[in-house]
Amino acid sequence: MDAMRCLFMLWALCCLSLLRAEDGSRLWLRMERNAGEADVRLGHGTGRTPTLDIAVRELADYWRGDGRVVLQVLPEGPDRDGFTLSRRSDGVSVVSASPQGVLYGAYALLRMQQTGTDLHEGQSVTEIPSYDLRMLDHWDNPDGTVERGYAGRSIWRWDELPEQISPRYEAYARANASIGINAVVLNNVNAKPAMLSPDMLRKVSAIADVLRPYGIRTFLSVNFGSPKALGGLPGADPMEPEVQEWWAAKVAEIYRLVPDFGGFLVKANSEGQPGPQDYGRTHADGANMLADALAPHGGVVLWRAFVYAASSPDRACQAYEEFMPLDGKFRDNVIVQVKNGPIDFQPREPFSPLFGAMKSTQVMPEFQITQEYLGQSIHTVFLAPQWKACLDAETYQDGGLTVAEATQRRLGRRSVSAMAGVSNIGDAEDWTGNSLAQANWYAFGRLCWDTGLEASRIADEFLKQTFTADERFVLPVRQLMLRSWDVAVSYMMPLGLHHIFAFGHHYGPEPWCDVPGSRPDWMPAYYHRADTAGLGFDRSARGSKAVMQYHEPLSTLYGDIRTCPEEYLLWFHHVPWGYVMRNGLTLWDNLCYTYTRGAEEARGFADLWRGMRPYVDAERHADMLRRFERQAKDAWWWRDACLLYFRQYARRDIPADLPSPEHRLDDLKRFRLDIDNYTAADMDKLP
Ligand code: BDP
Repeated sequence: MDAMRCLFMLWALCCLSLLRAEDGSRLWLRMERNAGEADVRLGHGTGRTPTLDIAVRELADYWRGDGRVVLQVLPEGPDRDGFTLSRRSDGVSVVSASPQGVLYGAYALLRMQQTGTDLHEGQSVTEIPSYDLRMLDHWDNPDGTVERGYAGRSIWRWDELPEQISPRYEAYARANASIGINAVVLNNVNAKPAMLSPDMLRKVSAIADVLRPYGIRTFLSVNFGSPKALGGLPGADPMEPEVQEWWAAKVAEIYRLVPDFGGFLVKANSEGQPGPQDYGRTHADGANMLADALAPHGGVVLWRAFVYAASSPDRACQAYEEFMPLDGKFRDNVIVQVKNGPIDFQPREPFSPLFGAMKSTQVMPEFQITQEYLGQSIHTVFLAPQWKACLDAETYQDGGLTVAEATQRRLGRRSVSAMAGVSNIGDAEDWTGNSLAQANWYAFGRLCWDTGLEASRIADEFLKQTFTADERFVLPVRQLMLRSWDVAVSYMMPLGLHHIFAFGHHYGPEPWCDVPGSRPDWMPAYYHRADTAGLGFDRSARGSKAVMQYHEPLSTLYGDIRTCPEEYLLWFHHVPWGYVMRNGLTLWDNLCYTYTRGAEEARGFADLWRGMRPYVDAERHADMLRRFERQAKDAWWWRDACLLYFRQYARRDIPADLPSPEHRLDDLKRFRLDIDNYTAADMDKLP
């Protein structure tokens, strides 16, 4: 009996340690090693490179298919990082014009193996990525904190670098390469001048050395005032020769340390950051000065269009107003980086009109992978549908171009196309602080690679690789993921509402927020404009005229309350509470039903996940369940807060067939979240 008990204990311990291995750290790369049987080799005439060595190693370790795999770099193979995979009777070949392309081909083969979509004999596929630069932007600070980061501290251990190289850097590079990401901005757009100090640059160079073999180029965010703040010059006027010389010398110093350095990301004259306007110059003057310094080395400038001044009557109009007059004035190695919507990564925004408007400037979309405005690392919100809505949106430029098409064109000799996402990565064991949030990192890479991929396919691939291919898990959880964005929008900000978050941390609802002395455009009332007449921001031709920044027919479509898509109704219109919407219900009733449906569906997510217990390791299942339960509670918090608050203006009752609020408005108003970034540990502090 005792022996039996011992055996049982041993078995239980083994199981436990196996379960413990499922801490999410392996991301979607949970392939099992083969038994050493894979025959992988470089093709005739293809010499070894560090990148090809990785491709060979990955396949040698994990490929379980029949026959040999031949990797070949051929000048006539697909270029721009593309590849062709072909299956013949004796095996598979991976061909590309570059080692990077071969590496992407190798990861594609492994993905097919993991998702059960292997090539059959005689079949070949060629893939060419949608964008040249497929870029992650880290908002990581030199002190190890991460702006809007919800997965722990920065993965970059600046204090240990360059002497110590954390093994996480290579794991990070590998994960990125496996989904096609080839560019990384290491630091926050709110950049510290010290980032360009010789000391920091040596650290940057050590990271770049780890990323390089994986085909990833390193970029830095720079502070436009660096010549003054770091270089000791009297100013940073881009027209001053000494400023230009300072940048040229700094750029040369960087390229000595990082020969394949990618370039600079710049947030200028935005939210207090210095910029060319401080010296009476334009964004183009500033961007071009940096572009000229980078051009001899092959670098590019990513110049952000995220600008708004407190004095503007409509923040949504500003990027267009500042940048459109400069269309065509940027050097061809400048890309204007535009957030997906005209305001700021809100739960749902129409696409930024700049995508359709700028015809002679290389423009790139910027998405937010980190969920600053979507429940941070607690709520599950799969973002591929949000990004697809932007990329697939028709801008009507020149008769017809989607956002994806408009941004994938290359306009000049040195132009490159690009797409960026603000990373959700930190030093958390599972990288993103929530196992399902890994799906957003994954989806971002996959969409940069192919904007035509469907969100459902991406979710499917992710779940099969990251959890299990068991359909009893994949089908319901994929459905949950595909619903999750719409559900979150419904319980947070439906029908075009936006920016009614709690001040500062942006986690919970605070439509009443009014911080004395603060900028009006940082207050929710600026956006929701609730009064006894109605709700929403009038951006029609009678209002702020933001609709006129879109090409026809959109301008008319959005501008007319009767044709405006209802998901953007309160974005573009101030709508009477009694306005009858397409389903025959008033605006107020629609708000009540939509908030409630969102909250009920969020509760359904928790129930669904509870039922997934047999298919997920205990650790990830329990951790996610806590988050789903918190999300469900938050959804009711959002619903109650917004309905109770808006009811004061609507002066109508919540329809009798809907549940009464669980909270009282006064209690919710008194409740203060005193933390900056939520983690699972804070979950119980919420109402
Ligand atoms: C806002 C964030 C802020 C960022 C800013 C930006 O709240 O932390 O610095 O965007 O993108 O959404 O520059």
